[in-house]
Amino acid sequence: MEKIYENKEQFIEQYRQHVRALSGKEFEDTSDIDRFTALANMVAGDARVIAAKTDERNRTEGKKRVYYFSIEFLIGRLLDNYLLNLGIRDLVADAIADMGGDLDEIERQEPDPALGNGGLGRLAACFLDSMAHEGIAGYGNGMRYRYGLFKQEIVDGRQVEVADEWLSKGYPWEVKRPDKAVRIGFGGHVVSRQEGDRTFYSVEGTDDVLAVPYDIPIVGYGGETVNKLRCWSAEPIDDHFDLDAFNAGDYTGADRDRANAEAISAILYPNDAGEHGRLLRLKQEYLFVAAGIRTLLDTFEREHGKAWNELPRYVAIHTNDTHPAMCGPELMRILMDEEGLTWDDAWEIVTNTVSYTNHTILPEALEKWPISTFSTLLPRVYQIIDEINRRWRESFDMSKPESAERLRATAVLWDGEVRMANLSVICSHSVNGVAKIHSDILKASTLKDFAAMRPEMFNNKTNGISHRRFFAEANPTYAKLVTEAIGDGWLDDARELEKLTAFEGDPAFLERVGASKLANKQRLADYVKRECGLTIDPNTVFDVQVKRFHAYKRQLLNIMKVMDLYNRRLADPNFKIQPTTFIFSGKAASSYTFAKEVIRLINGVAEVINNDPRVNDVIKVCFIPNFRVSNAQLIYPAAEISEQISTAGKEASGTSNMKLMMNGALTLGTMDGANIEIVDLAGRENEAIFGLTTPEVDALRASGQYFAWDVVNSDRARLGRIIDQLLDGTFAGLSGNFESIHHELMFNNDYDLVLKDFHSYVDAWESLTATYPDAQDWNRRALHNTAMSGWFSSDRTIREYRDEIWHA
Ligand code: H2P
Repeated sequence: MEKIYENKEQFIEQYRQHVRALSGKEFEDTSDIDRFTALANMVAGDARVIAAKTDERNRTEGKKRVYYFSIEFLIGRLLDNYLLNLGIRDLVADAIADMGGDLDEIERQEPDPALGNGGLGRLAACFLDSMAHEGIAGYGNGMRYRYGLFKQEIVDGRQVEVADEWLSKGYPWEVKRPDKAVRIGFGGHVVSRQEGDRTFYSVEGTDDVLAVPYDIPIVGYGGETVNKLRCWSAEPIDDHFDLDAFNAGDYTGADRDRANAEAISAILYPNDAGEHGRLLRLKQEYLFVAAGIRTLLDTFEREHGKAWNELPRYVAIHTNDTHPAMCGPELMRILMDEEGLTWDDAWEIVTNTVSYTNHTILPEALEKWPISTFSTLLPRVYQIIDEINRRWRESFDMSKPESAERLRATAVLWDGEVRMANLSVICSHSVNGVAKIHSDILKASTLKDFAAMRPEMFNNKTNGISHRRFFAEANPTYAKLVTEAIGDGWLDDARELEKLTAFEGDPAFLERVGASKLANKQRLADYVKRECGLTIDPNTVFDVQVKRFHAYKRQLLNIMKVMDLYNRRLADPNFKIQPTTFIFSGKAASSYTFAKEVIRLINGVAEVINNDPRVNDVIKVCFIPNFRVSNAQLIYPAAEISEQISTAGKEASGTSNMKLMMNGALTLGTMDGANIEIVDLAGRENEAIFGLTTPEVDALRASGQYFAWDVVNSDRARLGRIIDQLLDGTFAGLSGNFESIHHELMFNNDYDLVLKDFHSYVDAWESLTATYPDAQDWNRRALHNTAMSGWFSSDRTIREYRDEIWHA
């Protein structure tokens, strides 16, 4: 790796200059935020120099470019990651210490933008890291939300959403590129014009906004490749400001156009419960798709002229979930309406360029838009979708008995709605799921008709994580130990972690694994004390469930286990519990009442248990507010048990399971998502598996023989008591009882089978924690999990996408 700075002295000199140029002060007189801004500016500048070289190289080598379209990129803080990737982290830390500063403190000034909901957005960010590491010319194309999702605060146990002003202190990584702005039209009406035997279409009378890009450099490990993430922001077109209105005192009215345009990129929508049908969301989707397609075509044209039939050879467009589903129709529109290609030629190009990843089988998450809304907002794109749908229908031989049902399942337009998942499949040459079981379920049920018709386009790409961010950077004590043992080649190639298996029989090494875990637990305990005022004991087991709140993820099952342990201990003070701290973190979509009630229940239970001296030496419950990439990096390394307890068949993959495994936590989980691959890699004996399997869940549901009341009545003593406690005031101190949870379990017949899996879950937890006192064996299993986790590096995932989908 070429060094950017020869030595500390050279770095210090340049850094001082940067600080002076930005703040007009000497380093010693600046605040940490000034120091951060200057350092990030400087690193971003260095990165852009490498980016220019990368671009030059890509051009001369005629590399295929991959555009990853995603409405979410949960990138986290970048400074530490970039210093590591550029190979200068230690040098910079030392130098700043010599200057009397503290790199950690400086890094904590960086905003942690909430530009994603959870796993999907974080996956996209890990992919950017890995594409740069693998030397792929890969670009993120997304949205720059002014407020992101929301900042979560907990008030009386309840989640309260507040705007996240992540841009208020400036964001030194981004560069605004007004010269690359794209005009985007909404509404209007389609007009046609005849040229010979061809009809050309265009849209008149549109309401336009400007999509303005902000570029963020993406630094690959090794410092050879710097790619970029382009995020689009909406602005009004031009002279929007109404001076007359302003002078007449109508300040809001004077700037109305700006407010209307900027609303499009103001917030990120939560990805579940009741947000569909929102016009702004549809505008967001079109804005980042249309602007992204426009710029990638400009780049192509600069390099290859108008040889559009070569597009699939030089460009891959990957659509992350259904939000960018308009990539296909928008590309059709430009190729036909602006470049004059025929439908057939354009279609050939589109379907060979576009590919699609599905992330969920939950029907409510497969986007659908009312045709009336869609066709009014985007008349020409709709017309193209209508034609795609018509041709699709025509391709069916209706004399075959299966055709009617297949058409019903695969049509794009149905029941007055545009079905974005079907559109995504039809416009693509490849469809993948994100873990083996998920890809199988897609083929066997969710998209089974497509799979029957076009089996060759379906494939699996099991998710991955950036092991550099979530292990090397998040867990420096453990990473150091690993590097001492096997060298630092694992940073480049995570498969090398497997060499750690040689140390599984080495008691001294295992003791150091344990010591590093303890240090990480202490670090998290300090954070919890600072953030929540709660004291947690690093000598207890740290049992962790951190992820978006959703019924199928069953945070409810976890807290019911805690209630059960509490009840049994009160009933019998000799009931043995391995002292444990139960740690939860995650956001619930603002409109998702049930998920928010589960958060309230967890905090209600925490309030009681943490203040009850009869139990709080063996159980503590800790809800860490505002889960985000930066505090996740403190939580994963401290975890000993990884709770992955979704109803089997529902979690497409999960990625916290991988992050926790890599950091040496043992999985307590169902056979769901990538838990299955975890078990395959590390061995079932090194995890704790419980609960119904997917076929058992399906069979039980199909039988119609599941009755929540029966399950509860068969165990009045434990389950019955918990159910009663939802209503009897036991945990109501902060803000009342939990009627809606009670109702969901008992009157909606427990759709997620929480009660059904309850006993096998609690038993599995008890057996697992009973093995905790044998520290050496526990540490051995932890080490084994780390050793076998290298396969989950997103470098591996990206190589599979590269070789099998993008052919880049
Ligand atoms: C989703 C799925 C996860 C998957 C992730 C990335 C939508 O993330 O549910 O199972 O691992 O995409 O593919 P999440 O639930 O965390 O929002």
